[in-house]
Amino acid sequence: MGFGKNCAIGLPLAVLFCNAFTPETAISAVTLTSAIYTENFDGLSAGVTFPTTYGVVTPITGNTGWDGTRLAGSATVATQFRDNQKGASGNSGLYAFHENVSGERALGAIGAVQNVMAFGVALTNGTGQTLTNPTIVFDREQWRTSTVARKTMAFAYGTDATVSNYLTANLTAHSALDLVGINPTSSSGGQSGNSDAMRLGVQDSLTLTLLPGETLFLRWSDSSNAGSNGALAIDNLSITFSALEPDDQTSTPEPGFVSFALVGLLALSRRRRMNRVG
Ligand SMILES: [Ca+2]
Ligand SMILES: [Ca+2]
Repeated sequence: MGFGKNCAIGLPLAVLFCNAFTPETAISAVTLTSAIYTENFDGLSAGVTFPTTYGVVTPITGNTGWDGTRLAGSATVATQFRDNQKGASGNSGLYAFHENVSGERALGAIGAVQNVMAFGVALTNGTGQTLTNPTIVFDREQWRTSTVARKTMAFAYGTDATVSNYLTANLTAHSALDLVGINPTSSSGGQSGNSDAMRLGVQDSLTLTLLPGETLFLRWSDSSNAGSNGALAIDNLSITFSALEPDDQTSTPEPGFVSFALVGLLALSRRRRMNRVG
């Protein structure tokens, strides 16, 4: 159990009070050692419990740096991170979706009135370089169809190092990286999210600067729709930053600029000589 940000440390009674009313926020983060991060989610394993208390950050086993939480919902019992083969289960929660018992996995959610869920990743810049403007590429996989409404998981991001719970923080929305499902169908049912019909490539770039030691937070949050809720997942993720060496961050003239400046100085010197002659 961690201390709340506003708790007084050193006063036993105050510590007890704060621990009793502050949800645990144990964010796990990936430390980037290069300008490229990839994740195929095939190491996901079921069994993590998400308590009914809203906003408790829970690391998702099998994927370092990835967390999940329960944003809202009417359920009175905890929900678990579970396997979901071919979208057979329509119960709300976070899931490792897959075709077969072993092997390939994707990270996804089914949001409903019982459990509205979010998942995300924290990436800490450990490269020693300044990282900028990441291009984010992934597959949106749909493992259950929805009825009535098209299913969407909203994407948001932030780089505020003071965020204690990025899964519930007021990050910046960027809809081009939302997970957007197919049109609703007349009945809900499990699908193969790896099939061409259920998989969609998504790509876009963010405009940001991530200094050494700073953390980038990415979050996808679900909601509850009218009718049966669909299941959306993310897979085959790659994030590619532009990297600036520390020396590159001071303005070093390009060779072309140096040549241009030399030509200008020579012309000025020649004109002064001609003026003196004339
Ligand atoms: Ca996968
Ligand atoms: Ca997949």
